[in-house]
Amino acid sequence: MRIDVVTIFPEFFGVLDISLLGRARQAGILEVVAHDLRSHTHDRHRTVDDTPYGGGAGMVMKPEPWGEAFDELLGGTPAHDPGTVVLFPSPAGQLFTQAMAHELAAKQHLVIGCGRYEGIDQRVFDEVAERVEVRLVSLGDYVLNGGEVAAMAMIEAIGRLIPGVVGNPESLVEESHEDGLLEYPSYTKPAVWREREVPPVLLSGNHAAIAAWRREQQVERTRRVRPELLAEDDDSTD
Ligand code: 6GU
Repeated sequence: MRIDVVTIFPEFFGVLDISLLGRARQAGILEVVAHDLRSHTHDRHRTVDDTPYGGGAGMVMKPEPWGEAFDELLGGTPAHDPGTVVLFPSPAGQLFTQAMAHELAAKQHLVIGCGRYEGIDQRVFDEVAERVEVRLVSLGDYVLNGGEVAAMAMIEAIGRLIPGVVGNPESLVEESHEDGLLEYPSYTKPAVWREREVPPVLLSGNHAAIAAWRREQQVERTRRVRPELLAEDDDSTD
C-alpha cells in the first residue's frame, strides 16, 4: 500500500521511520510519503490560508494549493478507481472505527489531506470527490489543532492490519474492537506481585474455563466502560 500525506508539517511524519511501521516501510510492504502543501504555493509568503467568506473567526485553507497537490497525487489514477481513497481528518467527519481501518487496509492507495485552521475550502472536497472516493473522518468527539495527529493515528491503525506488518497475525484477533467488545485483562509472571494474585482460572490449564472467564471479563468491562457498544447487538453478551 502507498499512503501520501499532504500537510504543512511534513516533518511531523518522520517518526514513522522509527516505529513498528518503519520496518514495514523498509520491507516495502507499506510506503508513506509526506508532501509539503506549501510547495504548491506561488507567492512570496507561501500562503495557504485566507479569511472566510461570510465572516467569522479564524482562517480557511485556500483551494488552489490543495487542487495542485491532488492533481499531482491523483494524476495517474483512473476516475473512480476503487483502490484509491482520499481521507480528510476532521472533527466534522464520520467516526474512524476498527471496521473502517480494515476496509481501508485493503486499498492500494490512500491520500490523507491534513487541514489546519478552521478547515479547507469546501470546493476542494467537492472536486476531489468527483474523481475518487472521499471520506471525512474523525477520531472522536474532541477538537485537535489540525489533522496531522489524527492522520498518524489512522496510518498506524490501518498500517498494522496490512499482512506482514504485525509479526504474529493472531495477536490482531483478540484485541479491543475486533469482536465489538473491549479486550479482557492480561497477566504475566510472577503469579503473586505485591500480594496481588493472578486470577486462579488463568493458572488452571483449563482452556475452556479460561476462554469463558475472558469472555465474561470482556462483557463486564464493556458494559461498565462503553455500554453503548453493547446496545446495538445484544447477541454477543453470552
Ligand atoms: Cl480527525 N481532526 C481534527 N482536527 N480534530 C479532531 C479529529 C480530527 N478527530 C477528533 N478531533
